[in-house]
Amino acid sequence: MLAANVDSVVVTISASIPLKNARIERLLAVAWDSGAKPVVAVTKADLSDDVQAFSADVSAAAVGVDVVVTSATTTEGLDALTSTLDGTAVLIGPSGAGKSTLANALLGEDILATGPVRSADGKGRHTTVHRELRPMPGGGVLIDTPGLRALGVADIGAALENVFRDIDHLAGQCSFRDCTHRTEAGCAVADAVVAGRLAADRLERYRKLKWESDWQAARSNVRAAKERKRRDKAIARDQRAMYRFRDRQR
Ligand SMILES: Nc1nc2c(ncn2[C@@H]2O[C@H](COP(=O)(O)OP(=O)(O)OP(=O)(O)O)[C@@H](O)[C@H]2O)c(=O)[nH]1
Ligand SMILES: [Mg+2]
Ligand SMILES: [Zn+2]
Repeated sequence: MLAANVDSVVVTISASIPLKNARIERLLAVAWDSGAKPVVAVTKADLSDDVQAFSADVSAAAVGVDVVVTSATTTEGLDALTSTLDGTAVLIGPSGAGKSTLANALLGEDILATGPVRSADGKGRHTTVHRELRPMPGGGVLIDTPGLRALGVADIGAALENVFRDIDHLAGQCSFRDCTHRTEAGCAVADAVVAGRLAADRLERYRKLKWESDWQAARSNVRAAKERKRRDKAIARDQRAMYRFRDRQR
């Protein structure tokens, strides 16, 4: 889904609209799945009443990932963000999150088009329509992308272990290796929920993403099996034709 050969993925989340944990988790799943290092940029810090609280909520959903608070308007956090990037970095996030504005700020030049957001809900209008690649002043390359619409996930089993490493770590402590974390005895995940160390809704979102990922994996397996069968048939047909030809030569 993401450009190949990317070193960093900057997941942009606007501080000016209410946080959606599921959105961050999905974006991070896509980021981890690309093999690049994710970093979260909270954007539009200047528009938030309590950006510290917002950023703490973001961190809770972005376990093990650096969260940098930025504002293109005040330039807050731009240097900190730049220092986390290396090589080729790509900006992803919903339309209106401020990716192009942030990119311009990082590039030190207003070269990428930006557009207003709807006042009702802060959603953007898909201003950026093509991927844009620009060299950064301090080295490396920055890629601006169109805002992601509904974000389905592909087969991203491995990436989910990164996104939900807190749950993955707990799961390693369950009594049963194939624990489903529902009703089993000695379930460290369920225990953590009861003890308030893991939010029940985060576990639910993990289940949902895992289900989607497994379903996509199964679907592509079915597709691969069909493809194999078709190829095998074609080979068998060619072989029969070849034998017929050889038999006629005799
Ligand atoms: N106050 C404030 N506004 C910002 C900031 N960053 C972006 N904006 C505004 O947010 C709106 C959307 O910014 P864009 O950069 O176009 O958003 P985008 O993520 O590139 O959107 P798409 O290209 O549609 O995906 C614009 O009106 C920007 O001026 C910021 O740091 N502070
Ligand atoms: Mg844009
Ligand atoms: Zn368990």
